[in-house]
Amino acid sequence: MAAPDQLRHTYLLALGSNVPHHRHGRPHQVLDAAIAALRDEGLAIEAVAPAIASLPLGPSRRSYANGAALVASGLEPPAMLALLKRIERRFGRRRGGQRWGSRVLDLDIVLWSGGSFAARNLLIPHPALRQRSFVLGPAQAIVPRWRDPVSGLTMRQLHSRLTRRGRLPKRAPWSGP
Ligand code: A4P
Ligand code: MG
Repeated sequence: MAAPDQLRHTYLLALGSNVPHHRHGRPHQVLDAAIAALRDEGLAIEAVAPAIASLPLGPSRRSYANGAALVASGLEPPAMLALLKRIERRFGRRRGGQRWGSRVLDLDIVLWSGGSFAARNLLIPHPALRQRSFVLGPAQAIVPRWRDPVSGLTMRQLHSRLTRRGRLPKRAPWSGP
């Protein structure tokens, strides 16, 4: 059991996959395996959103499994990002491919309990949060009242604003997970 100080920060993470993994299987199974990997790395998993299927934004033609997890950790944001990148690499993610191209596993930091954070290679809240139903849908399933520090709106409000405007992309044909 981790000491309270080791769990002093809370993070909302977004998970995405649109390529099967040779051992873990289909994209929604990759997300399950990623949650297990986060736990093995010492993060306390406080909530996991049911995975959704979403049509690809960008050049990729394969549909995605997307999810979200609420985790607690003593890691500061740069160390959390480094941990997520390490797990992505372990799942076979390669750098230098096409932007927004297919990927076995994408792990992004959406929000953290410290509010806003900006460094050269890390922005929290994730800058695309407000435009992405595949992030807001799973996010509002587990943290509906968490407020985006930039807009002041909750995850539920941001999600319904995006949905109401009719900008919600159609769901992918399979209804996973
Ligand atoms: N970075 C900055 N801020 C953050 C943050 N809050 N969390 C930097 C994580 N990373 C952050 O990201 C590139 C760099 O962003 C990182 O090295 C980090 O220093 P990446 O994940 O390595 O590359 P990427 O994912 O190709 O780029 P990008 O722009 O982050 O893409 P997104 O936003 O992750 O989008 N369609 C569907 N349906 N579902 C998806 O999940 N995902 C993408 C990729 C495109 N289309 C999609 C989906
Ligand atoms: Mg990313």
